[in-house]
Amino acid sequence: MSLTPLAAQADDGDAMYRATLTELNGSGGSGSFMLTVDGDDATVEMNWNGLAETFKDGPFPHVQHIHIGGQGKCPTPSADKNGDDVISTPEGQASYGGIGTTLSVKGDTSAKSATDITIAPGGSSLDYKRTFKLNADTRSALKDGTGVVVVHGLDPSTMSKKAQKAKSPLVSSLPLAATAPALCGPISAAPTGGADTGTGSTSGIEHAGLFGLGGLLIAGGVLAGARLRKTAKAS
Ligand SMILES: [Cu+2]
Repeated sequence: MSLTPLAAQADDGDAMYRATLTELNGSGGSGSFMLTVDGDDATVEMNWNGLAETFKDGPFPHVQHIHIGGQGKCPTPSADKNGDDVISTPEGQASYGGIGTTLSVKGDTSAKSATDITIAPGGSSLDYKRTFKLNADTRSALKDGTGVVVVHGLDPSTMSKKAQKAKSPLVSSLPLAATAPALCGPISAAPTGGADTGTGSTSGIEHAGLFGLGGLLIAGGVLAGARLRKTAKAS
């Protein structure tokens, strides 16, 4: 039918992704993640709870990232190579890859800020929404299904004695607990429009909305054009 070309056009470059966050290293936490791509921008909405609450009398920092370039999976217990009963961030890397995007609460979202705990969310739970420019590497990982959300920061009391004393392999000034992964979720593409209701009617309404918006844009363009011509005549 005639709406098909329009639908194809509207979907170009835009996409929606989801992940369910489940515990790693017995953190006891859980959560959910949604990412919407709109042109160059990504909007991430995520929430989680049940993670370590305090660290040295302050909120426990939980650095969080979209990992890319691995197998698009969360590690299994066999990833613990040194036998301290904790899968450290590097030990999990074969499964989830390196860092593509830092899901900070403010400022930089690149891999450079991966361990900057001053812009990481803190405390036992998070209700997060942020829009930022999506970098090309993360974008292509999302497309090929190798993006994985990882939230870091373990409650030391849930770790083995050996692991409690260990330093972070990423930041030597921090304990292993601070950077070890606590939540993990492989990201998969979610169908946009109408997916939630499972009926065709929703997408029909969306198309009507697009038509409406297009109409407004055309009207705006015509008005702007008229004004330009007027200005040109006046000068
Ligand atoms: Cu990470």
